[in-house]
Formats: sequence, structure tokens, C-alpha cells
Amino acid sequence: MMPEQVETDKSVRSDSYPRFTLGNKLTEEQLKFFDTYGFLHFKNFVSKEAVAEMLSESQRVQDQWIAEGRKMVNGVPIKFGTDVDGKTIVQRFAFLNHFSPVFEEFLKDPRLEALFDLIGAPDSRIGINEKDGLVFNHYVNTANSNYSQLGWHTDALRDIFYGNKIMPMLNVGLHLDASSPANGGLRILPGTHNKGIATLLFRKVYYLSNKADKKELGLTVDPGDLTVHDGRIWHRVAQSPFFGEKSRRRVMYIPIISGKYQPRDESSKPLLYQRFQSITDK
Ligand SMILES: O=C(O)CCC(=O)C(=O)O
Ligand SMILES: [Fe+2]
Repeated sequence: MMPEQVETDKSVRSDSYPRFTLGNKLTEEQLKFFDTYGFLHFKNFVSKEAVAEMLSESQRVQDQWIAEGRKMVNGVPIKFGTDVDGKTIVQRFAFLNHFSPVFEEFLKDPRLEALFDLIGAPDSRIGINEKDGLVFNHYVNTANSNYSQLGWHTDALRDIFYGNKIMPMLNVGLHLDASSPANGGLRILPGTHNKGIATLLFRKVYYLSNKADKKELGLTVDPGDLTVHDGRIWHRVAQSPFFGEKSRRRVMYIPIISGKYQPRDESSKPLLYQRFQSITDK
């Protein structure tokens, strides 16, 4: 069945796409918008105080990992970089929910379960122990930071690396810094989530292409906003044109998944694509 048109494509652009509020159940309008475009943006999911607490918790865990010389979490490599003041920082945390009650509690917010309806699988769940768990990305442009952008990709392709067929999944982002297209940030190609396997595999060259697409939509977010995108949608993270403090962007992601339960633990090994990714990061 063709998804019912919510609005014309013209109204879904960087400067005019709709923002919603997430309650305990998705509205018809939200379901339809997601079906058509493959993403949703919810304003003020958590308060500015909650964001501040999460930022300080991430720094506490970061300092702990650096002090103990940790390189991986459950087989997922940690990405390190250098901040504007020359200090070593963690630029990509995985399974952060296992290191702080603040993040563990965040994942229990009942409104997150409302998002399960977007994939409609009876075994939908938050990936507390699966995939990379709660991921925390910290992008900043400095002389020695090698994590300031991410090339075009879909998140669903990872299933192939896990040796599985592609299962419905969502990636839910909690944004911790303000960001707009003028400052880099998340770019998505609306509607590429339901165009079939050829689009999923070949629309772009995975991770190697960073080029702007004239159809891409850049999100404008405030700290505390939540976004959700279909695992099959094409997206990238654009590099900020700014250097230093103005380029800082922190965002957390949690997967909502279905299918076979595949927990990771400290005995898990890195996947092939994770080794490959460290080559493509810039
Ligand atoms: O940082 C973002 O907003 C997106 C990150 C992303 O696409 C990923 O880690 O797969
Ligand atoms: Fe992604």
C-alpha cells in the first residue's frame, strides 16, 4: 500500500519541516509523517537541566575510561580525540547506559516505548545490551580531532555485518547541543527508507561519500530535542565549517530493534565494519 501523502515534499525541507511533541502514544499524523519521510523530530523531550546532568555524567565516564586506559566496550572500539584545550576526550562512547544510572534511567522513559509502533514488530525493544547500546557522539573540529563528520550511510546495513537479514530498526537521537545546517550536523534524505533494496545498498558509496545532496534535509535542533529515523534511511553528519568551540556537537543514539536477541558483552569482538570505519573517519 502506498503511504498516504502527509504534505508535499516542498514543505519538508531544512527550513520548514514539522516538529512534533512525543506523548505516551504516537498520533495518526506522526505515524503518517514517519511512513512517508522516515524520520520525526520531537521538541523538548528532556529539560535543559537533564541535558546538563547528562553532559556532566558523560565527562565523568570519559575521565574514568581515560584513567583506566579502556579501549573498547563490549567489543566496540571507543574513539578518542583532542578537545580545543588539548585534553584527550572520548568522541564516541558505546554502551554508555552501562556506566551511569542517569543514562540507564533515561532509557526507561515510557515515551520511548511509544516509538515501537513505528516498526510494529511484536518483539520491538530498546537495544540496552545489543548493537552498540547507548552511543554518545562528540564532534568537535580541532587540529587533532579525527571525528568531525560521518559519510553517507544507512544504519540497517550493519545487520548484514552481523550476518542477519535486515530487520526493522529505528535510531533514536537525543540532542545535547544546539545545531543547525549552518553548523554541520545531521543530514538525511527524506523518504529513502522505503524505496527497496537497491536504494538501501547503492544510493551512495557507504561511508566514503561526504558530498552534500540537493535533496538532503539538515535538522535544526535544540538541546533536549529527540529525533528518530528509520534504520534504512540514508543520512550523514556534515562537518561544521567552524573550528573549535562553535563546532561542538554532542548527540546520543539508542537503537530500537526487533528480531533475534543478540546481546554483546565484554567477550564480544569488533565487527569488520567497525575496523573499516576507523579508516574512513576524518
Ligand atoms: O551524529 C549523528 O547525528 C548521527 C550519527 C550516525 O549516523 C551514526 O552514528 O550512525
Ligand atoms: Fe547513522
